[in-house]
Amino acid sequence: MRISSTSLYWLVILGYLVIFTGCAAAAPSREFISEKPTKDYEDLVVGFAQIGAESEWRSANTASIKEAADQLGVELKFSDAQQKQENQIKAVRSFIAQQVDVIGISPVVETGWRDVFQEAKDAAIPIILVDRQADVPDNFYVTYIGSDFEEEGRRAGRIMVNLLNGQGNIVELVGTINSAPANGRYSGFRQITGDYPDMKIIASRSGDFTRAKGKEVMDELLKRYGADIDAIYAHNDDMAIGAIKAIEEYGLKPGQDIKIVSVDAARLAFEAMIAGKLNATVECNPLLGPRFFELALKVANGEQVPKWIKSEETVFFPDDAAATLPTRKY
Ligand code: GZL
Repeated sequence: MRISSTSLYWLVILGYLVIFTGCAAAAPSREFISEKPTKDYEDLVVGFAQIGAESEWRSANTASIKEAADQLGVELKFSDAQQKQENQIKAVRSFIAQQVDVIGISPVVETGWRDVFQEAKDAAIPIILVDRQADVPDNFYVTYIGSDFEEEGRRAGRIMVNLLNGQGNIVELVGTINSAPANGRYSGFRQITGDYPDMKIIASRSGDFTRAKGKEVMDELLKRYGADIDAIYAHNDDMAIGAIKAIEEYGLKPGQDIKIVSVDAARLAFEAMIAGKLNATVECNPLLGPRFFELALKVANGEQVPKWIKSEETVFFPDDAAATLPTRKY
């Protein structure tokens, strides 16, 4: 049986139509493709495992996080670990059980986090490190928002070299042992002072970032070394203020008989510089709340974010302390 060219043409057209309409019918229309709905701040539930309230810096950091959550309408589950790692681990487990969207944490120390971070990973809950890093594989957390502690230590070292003209005995008040800021500030400082053989760190003791412990340790160091101490490098302002009290009780003039360089640039450091009792403070910015929630929302919506959001920081000296203090937010 011969098929005319016209019939063949219409058979081909018909074939295309059958194939096309069949495929179209099989494919779900866009509204049926299941896409995870994009969250907004009001839909976001975030757990934050804070370290404690050990310093002015930490109080400012907590305030920044709570105020930002409040302003953005984020549901924030907040825990204060009283500087105990086991309490932070419990808090993370509680956030996992509550199936929060994102977990933020400022790890009190660098180590001991793999198991609980693995549990969060298994529960598909992303972790954001805020303020302090943890010693875990890169794929255990999404991003770190915080400072370069080694650079803070280098900045303190350069200031100390100038204050002592490259020679003198230094005592160091270290932050919380095994914490990222203490480790970074410890090594950064030595990267600079190590080039000056006549600058000797004659003692390095932990004041755990608190004013009380800073004074207690400085009392002991003054009993042991007395006027042989030319300068103090304090890993935060709170310990520096404690040391200032100890120096005055010992009968020496802080900022003059014993030079002092600290870190944080909190209000109490500006007040001490204005009083001539502190020689410099290296800024470490605690106001991380807004950026933290901006990142948390992106992460909850599956967006890519940088691995490290580094804080922009500077250094302050007595000459500009009085003019700067009114502008400070913490
Ligand atoms: C630094 C922060 C430190 C501050 C201290 O980012 O973790 O902890 O320097 C605070 O004041 O206690």
